[in-house]
Amino acid sequence: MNITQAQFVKGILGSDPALDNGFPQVAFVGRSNAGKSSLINSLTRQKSLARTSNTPGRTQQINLFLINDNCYFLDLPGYGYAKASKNRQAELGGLIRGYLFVAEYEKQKIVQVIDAAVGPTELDLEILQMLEKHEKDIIIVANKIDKVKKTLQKKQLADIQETVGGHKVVAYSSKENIGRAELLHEIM
Ligand SMILES: Nc1nc2c(ncn2[C@@H]2O[C@H](COP(=O)(O)OP(=O)(O)O)[C@@H](O)[C@H]2O)c(=O)[nH]1
Ligand SMILES: [Mg+2]
Repeated sequence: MNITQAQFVKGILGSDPALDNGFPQVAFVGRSNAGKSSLINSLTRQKSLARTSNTPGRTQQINLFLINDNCYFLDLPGYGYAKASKNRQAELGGLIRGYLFVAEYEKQKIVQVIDAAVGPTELDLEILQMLEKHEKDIIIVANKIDKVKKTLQKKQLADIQETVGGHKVVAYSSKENIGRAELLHEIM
């Protein structure tokens, strides 16, 4: 399915009444700077719907977007931003966990965004394990595939696939819109 309409609804802190209307939800999670906001912009073909930044750790709340008037995208704060204060990290961690592991939504998909050039980090794998434990519907996006040399892409993707197990892995470039149709097919 394609995206014909996308709009920012509001920033939320964990659960929110807006989420209780039964609309399907697609939540984008990943390390700070993995490219979650860029990915949402690429999928919706809007340059600055989700704010992107060269400075990691900028998303301080869950940004809620309404897609085609019948579905939500959620841009979650990035995890693992080392420069944030301990308090701030705990607070953001609570926000992420509150949405992912406390609230329960029937129609929910989780897109875990990793940096294709870096591969899944320890923290990515820890979060993935928690998502699995909660039996989430998980899709892995290997973003920034444009940063991996063409000749190495196949091997890098195979390595990522092996590390994350049986989950669907979609190679993506938010910069070059590579993987867009495939990912849309998976999530909508
Ligand atoms: N080369 C390349 N850079 C990207 C891609 N996606 C995001 N970036 C860059 O990575 C940085 C972080 O992106 P952002 O979307 O703000 O990450 P977030 O913190 O996960 O939301 C920005 O400088 C983006 O321009 C991609 O597919 N390819
Ligand atoms: Mg962001």
